[in-house]
Amino acid sequence: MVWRNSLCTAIALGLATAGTQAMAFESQSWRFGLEEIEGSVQYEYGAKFAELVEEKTDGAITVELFPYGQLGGLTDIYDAAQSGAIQLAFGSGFLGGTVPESQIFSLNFVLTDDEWTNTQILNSDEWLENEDFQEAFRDRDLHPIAVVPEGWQVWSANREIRTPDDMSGLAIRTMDNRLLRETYQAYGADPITIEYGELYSALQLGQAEGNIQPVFAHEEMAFYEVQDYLIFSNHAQFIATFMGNKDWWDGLTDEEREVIIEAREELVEYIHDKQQQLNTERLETIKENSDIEIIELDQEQRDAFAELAHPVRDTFVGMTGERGERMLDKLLELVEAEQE
Ligand code: 6CS
Repeated sequence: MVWRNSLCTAIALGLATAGTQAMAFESQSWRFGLEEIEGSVQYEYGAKFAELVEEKTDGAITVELFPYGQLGGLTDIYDAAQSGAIQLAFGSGFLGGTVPESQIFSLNFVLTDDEWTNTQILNSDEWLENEDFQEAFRDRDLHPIAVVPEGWQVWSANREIRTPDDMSGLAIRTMDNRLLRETYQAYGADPITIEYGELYSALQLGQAEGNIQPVFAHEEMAFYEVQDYLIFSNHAQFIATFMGNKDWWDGLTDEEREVIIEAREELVEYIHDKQQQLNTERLETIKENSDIEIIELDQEQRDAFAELAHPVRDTFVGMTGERGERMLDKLLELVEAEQE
């Protein structure tokens, strides 16, 4: 446990909170790698997490945020979390190469049409503590702590899209995971993978003709400036996993772990409200600053995409085997229970 050796060994007395009453905590700092820049949903999550941890440990434990770009590219963040160079990280679409089962969050038309319901499903004990979900990460030296939906994925393109035919041959950029590539191939597109930080110029130069992001990201990364249409299809939410290094997690004291669990629980509603606020406000900014055209798909149009996306569930199972199959069955069971 390399990080512990470098810790200041001062002991601070944590003030009373519900589960971590008058607890002594070793002074330490946790490094938290973000896949997004300052002002993003992940940054807001990290900032609030840091505040809660500091408060619950009376300042003994601090959390240092590393926004996107500071640790290199996206996979560099996951490598750092796996090696223990950082203790905490977010992982989303690009994590598919490291934790193939995490691509379950890239499946289209699987969760409900209600964001809050999905947030609750994904943060229920039945999902978070599910052995298959846990082991999928832990087998790769990571420990999943929470699941964070960041808003609906919204397509952008330089052409109108209402049907799969409209997507035919579109060089749409996806995050680096096979499941997303297969999904967009099923829609008839010609997906291309590009690092997040290189995407603006790829869109500008026409190397990529379409993009998939929650609204806040279309705005803060300025992608909307080089696209003509924003298409709301509610095909999936952008979902990230908040995770820790496995050995670090296992080496925490019960009290330290309790601090994280309390913070994670307090953050569920906080970040849901925050992402909705950011996504709503930033859509207004986009409308004010551009003449981008907004298209909203109706149910019939969505159904045409959903039908093509359905067989990709088998692709997920093919890629992840029995564990992936059990995870998908579990998720569908939780979704179905909410829809009854
Ligand atoms: O598209 C991407 O690569 C990135 N988009 C967001 C909204 N968060 C992180 C992710 O890697």
